[in-house]
Amino acid sequence: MRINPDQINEINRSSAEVLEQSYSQLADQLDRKNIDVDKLLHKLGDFQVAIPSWALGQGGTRFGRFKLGGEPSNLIEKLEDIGLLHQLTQSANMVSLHFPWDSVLDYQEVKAKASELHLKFDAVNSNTFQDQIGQSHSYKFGSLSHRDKSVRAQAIAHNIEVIETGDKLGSKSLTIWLADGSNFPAQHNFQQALERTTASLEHIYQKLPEDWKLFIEYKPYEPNFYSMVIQDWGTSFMLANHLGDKAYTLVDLGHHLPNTNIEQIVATLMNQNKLGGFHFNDSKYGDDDLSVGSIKPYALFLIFIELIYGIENNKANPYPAWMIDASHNTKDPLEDLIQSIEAIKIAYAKALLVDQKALAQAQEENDVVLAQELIQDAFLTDVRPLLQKSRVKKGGALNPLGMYRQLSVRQHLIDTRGSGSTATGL
Ligand SMILES: [Mn+2]
Repeated sequence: MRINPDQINEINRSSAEVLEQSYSQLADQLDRKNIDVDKLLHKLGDFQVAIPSWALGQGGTRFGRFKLGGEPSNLIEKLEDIGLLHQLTQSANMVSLHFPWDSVLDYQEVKAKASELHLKFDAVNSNTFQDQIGQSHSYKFGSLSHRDKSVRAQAIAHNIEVIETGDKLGSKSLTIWLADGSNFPAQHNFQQALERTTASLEHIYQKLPEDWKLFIEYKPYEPNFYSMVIQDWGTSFMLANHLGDKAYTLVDLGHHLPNTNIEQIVATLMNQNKLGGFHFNDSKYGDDDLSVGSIKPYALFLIFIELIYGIENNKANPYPAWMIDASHNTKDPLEDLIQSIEAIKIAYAKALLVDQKALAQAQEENDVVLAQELIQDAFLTDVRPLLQKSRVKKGGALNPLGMYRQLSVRQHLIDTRGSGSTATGL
């Protein structure tokens, strides 16, 4: 399904007057603070976040998965869904694939479809946390860290195959989230598991094309509940440093224990030029994979302040690869992704409003109160008219969620794909 651009413009027109009013009010307010509004609009318009191919079906838990209807049942349909998201939001022009879930026979067809929808391929993701049909060795007791050399060899070969597939599609990075770990004390020799993992990563790194990056994701627990081989940013950072210039740490917001100061982790990694990838979601208790900004929007804003500072000041740190990594157990995934994209851009826009010069001055003078006032003034500004304006300028929807509902997109997808179609993934 594609939405006719005329239809988008027509629906936008019905709210154009309201937008002009709220926008000019906000623009005046920002003008008075000497904020360059045009520059803000450009930055917001340029911001793009990758959508993972596994986020387009109904999410589930280990207890079950409820039916949604109209889910994309193949990679082409997944691209079409992301194309829809991009049409509405103008902020989702990248897709992150996952193998073997997204394996197909004809990658030329996939490439052609993506270019028709103005989509690019971001990081490719390997999967050694599940056994696949026909696989010789099981990952039950690990993959890259496994005691048995032949299991490690199989996991290494899979990662290399993912790089080769990504290369065919124009992807430039591989994300490894290693699920290896142990469920019970004494199950693992920690040091040996780490050494085997390091050696396995070296093999994969050697096969990385010159212009590629390797992102190493970390997570404190789950699926293993006693220990994870790459449990935290320090372990990931150590491995990335060991491997070389093309290896980076990937921060996933949900992969921290409650109340971890993620903004400080971001600052530390960017200071060391090692923050490569960034996965958005939100959480209340653990890796809940809730919609971005639904629980802790202020924490997200604080993280964005550090990201923006790093982008401006740590020039040797690559521009981070943004991706939404959330699940949607009871929501329409496309609606959830629209909400998440909006929340990310709201946090980004608010962080851009922070008067960096005044903040540096307040910090210099130990004016704790003023420093807090400066960031809270930005946080409490309603930036939504800016987002709307930048979207409409690019041909997107003034109100993406409203338009999605007004056009009955899900019903249309159910009518064409059926109520029983299921997306691959978790
Ligand atoms: Mn992730």
